[in-house]
Amino acid sequence: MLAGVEEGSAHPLVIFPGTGGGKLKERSTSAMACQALRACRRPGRAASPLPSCLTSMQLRGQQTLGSASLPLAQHSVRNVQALDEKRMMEVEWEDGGHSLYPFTWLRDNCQCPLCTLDSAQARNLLMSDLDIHTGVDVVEVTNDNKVSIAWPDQHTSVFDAEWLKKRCFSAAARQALKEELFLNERYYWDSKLRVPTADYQEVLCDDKAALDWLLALRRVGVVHLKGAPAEQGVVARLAERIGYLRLTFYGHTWQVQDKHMANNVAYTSGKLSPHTDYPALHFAPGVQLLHCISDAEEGGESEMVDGFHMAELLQREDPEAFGTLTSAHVDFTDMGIDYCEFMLQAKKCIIEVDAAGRVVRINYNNATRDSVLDLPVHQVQPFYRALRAYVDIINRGENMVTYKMIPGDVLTFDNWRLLHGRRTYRSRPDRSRHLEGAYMDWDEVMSRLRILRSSVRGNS
Ligand code: OGA
Ligand code: NM2
Ligand code: ZN
Ligand code: ZN
Repeated sequence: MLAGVEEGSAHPLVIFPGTGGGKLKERSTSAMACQALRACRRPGRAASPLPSCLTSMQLRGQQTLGSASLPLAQHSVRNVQALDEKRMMEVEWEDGGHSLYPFTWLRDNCQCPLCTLDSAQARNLLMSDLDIHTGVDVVEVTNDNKVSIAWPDQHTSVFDAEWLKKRCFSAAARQALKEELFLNERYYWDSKLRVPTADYQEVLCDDKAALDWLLALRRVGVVHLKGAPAEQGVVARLAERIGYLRLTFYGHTWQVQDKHMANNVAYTSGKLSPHTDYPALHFAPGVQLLHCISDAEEGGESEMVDGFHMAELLQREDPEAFGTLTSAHVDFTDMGIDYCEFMLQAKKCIIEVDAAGRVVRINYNNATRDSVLDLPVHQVQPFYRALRAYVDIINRGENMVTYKMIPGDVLTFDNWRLLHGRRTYRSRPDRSRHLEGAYMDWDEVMSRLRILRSSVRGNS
């Protein structure tokens, strides 16, 4: 059995066992690759709540329920009644549970062919035609265990029990559905992470392998693909497997090489300190693919840090600095000529949080941080102090994973979460170091993940 990244599994990783910087064997056949795709538990030991390789990680997320998957059990309706005072319908389920559904919401979501365009699974009903104060005439359970509602305007709606159950408004049900749709649970890590690994050919050909790849990408933030050909076109092929790639001013895909008159510090042989790509775009690319075509003779190792985990450490160690980096809008800039001429400006908080204060994005590239700094003068020094505190945590050896890519490796990672860097390098005399990169966005990746999940579920 392939113990990979399974939905709701306690073992979220796909790895080559024992690859903590050790030597990796090339595995080309699919059987070998399958064998290599194992969760990182030690043989003969009972499954622990988290894989052994994740001992240093903490589980973070918005969900309280153990499993990301909703139960597939059939739910049947015992009874329904209209609560006219509250303008809600109450469903009593066979298991004794109750759910409330507002009349307005039910009318708005009528599934009949007049109200819903079936071929698009989209609402046909116009907001201007919705009576947001509607009552109901009759609610009843049909013979085939559906819920039927007769509306005062002669319209009738019929709702499937399972459809209603999934859309229950209770906090627990909404939380479960949110997790099912967005998979916001994250595994936080540090230098002890054994980076999830999968086989390039396998993720192209096998849906389960592709699903495992994307699940680990979502939850851990980084997956190494191994065994790709050492030639251009690999990142485009991977993007095609998912949907489409994200065009930027650096092109559909871009070549990371030491270039004359480089239009970006990445296109030199110098060190790149841990950064996220493209904070100069207000909507930074969500996912990055970096394929090694030719490695350096010396140096050029990749460095990776879990930016969300580091933000959490900062919040704990230095709440004032965390407050500054989550509130100060920093200018980023990028100008030059590549795919075409560009002159970008953006304002971002280096640590971006949502309305509930949860970290949702890291925006930081020291190279493109603008000299324009839109802060009152007395806030300038506190800003530098805060940024330095965050960078010092990022640069701690205990937090950083270092890895030297070899030709055929593809690093795939969450560019909203990870900071990545590269050490200075010297190319081979006959062949300069060459990576090909591409961006994707999370919407497209999550879309493919949901499709793969339903097809893998359906086939098993
Ligand atoms: C980049 C980058 C990493 C590397 O091009 O933005 O981070 O190893 N490159 O060259
Ligand atoms: N490259 C690698 O923020 C950045 O400038 C990231 C982008 C040049 C496409 C580098
Ligand atoms: Zn209708
Ligand atoms: Zn980069």
